[in-house]
Amino acid sequence: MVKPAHEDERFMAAALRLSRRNLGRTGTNPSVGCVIVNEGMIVGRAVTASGGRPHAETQALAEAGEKARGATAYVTLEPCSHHGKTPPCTDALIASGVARVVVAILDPDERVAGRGIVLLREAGIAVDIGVLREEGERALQAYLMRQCKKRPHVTLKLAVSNDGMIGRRGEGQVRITGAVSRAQVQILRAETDAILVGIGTASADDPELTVRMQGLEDRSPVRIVLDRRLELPIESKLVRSAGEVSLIVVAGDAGSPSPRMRVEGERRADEGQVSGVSLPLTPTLSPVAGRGGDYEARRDVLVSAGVEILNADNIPDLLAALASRGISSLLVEGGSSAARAFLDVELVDRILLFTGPSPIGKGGIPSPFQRRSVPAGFTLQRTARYGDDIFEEYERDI
Ligand code: AOF
Ligand code: ZN
Repeated sequence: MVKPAHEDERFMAAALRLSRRNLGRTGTNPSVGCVIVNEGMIVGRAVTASGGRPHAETQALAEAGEKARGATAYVTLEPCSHHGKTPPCTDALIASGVARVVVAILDPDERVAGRGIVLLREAGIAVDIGVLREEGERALQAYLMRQCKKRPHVTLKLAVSNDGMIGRRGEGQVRITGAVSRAQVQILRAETDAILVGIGTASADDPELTVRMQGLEDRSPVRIVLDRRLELPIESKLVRSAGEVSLIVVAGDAGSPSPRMRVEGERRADEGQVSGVSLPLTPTLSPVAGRGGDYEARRDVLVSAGVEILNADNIPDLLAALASRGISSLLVEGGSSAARAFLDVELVDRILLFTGPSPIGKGGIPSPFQRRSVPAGFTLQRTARYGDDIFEEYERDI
């Protein structure tokens, strides 16, 4: 029986919704959704497991059992055909007796890359490709970016006061946005592989950059600090928690976010907070081994605290290094120098702009841009009200 197209779209939409569930949780593996449908009834559903395995299809087939026979499997990504850490999903689909497989997008992983489709067809299974392709590309955009461009998908997040400021000079974290926006940021962090700030933000705000929302506590991303001179204070929350949640400090020239803004020997006060997360104000912490402390000594102290030091000469090299260790999505959370560094080299794919209702006024640290001055080349995709805040999502053109 030929199924109406809208039915395919409905079930693929369900698979896509399911796939979102484990975003940021599947390591180097994409979070894939799979729904098995027999005579209009969902008989199995699954998302790639936490840690990346088992894959979605094998779990959904296990749930469907005998009901998979003659059924249609909706999968957001082409089923894998390789013997990796688990046997190929194509084998499991063929063995289950499904009659048809519907796929949103092909898998660019060179071990798969169309072979999954060929194997299914050779086994007599009908395969349709491209159902909700655009939505599939969006859901898997971070994975596709790493596979195809060998870099993570980069999101720049800014919380800006209604007078265009991201913080106040000399103060730590200043409340700019409300509770709903802050909750959104927690969810965003949970869905992201890595989160990055500059040393100015790290030392002025003393953020922890972990996920602190009930139920999502185990989903903290890898934390990254641009810190060319290794000034990150040993007593900072970031370093103190390095044993539990990975912390990478970027030395080398990539760790110096915006050379034109840097004054030798001066802390980058322009890097106020943009995290929008409200914590008690903390005094500026002193750098490891004192301000004039020697670089090697500071490096040794950080390494023995469990911090990884990564040398990269520029932002593209940094992104390539992150991709090669399996990081598919990166959230740039502050401050203005880090934001500018990524914008300058045109390596921002998406901007999430939270605008609070109140001004910061005197002593404010200007945001690199605000609502009406978003850099050229970005298009507004979505807008929402979160309490008193205005949220906007922009995507880079092409
Ligand atoms: C699927 N279903 O749910 C996912 C797939 O390291 P391995 O052996 O787990 O293989 C990782 C690759 O498997 C990954 O690069 C991508 O090609 C595919 N992911 N495939 O059939 C899934 N997550
Ligand atoms: Zn698989």
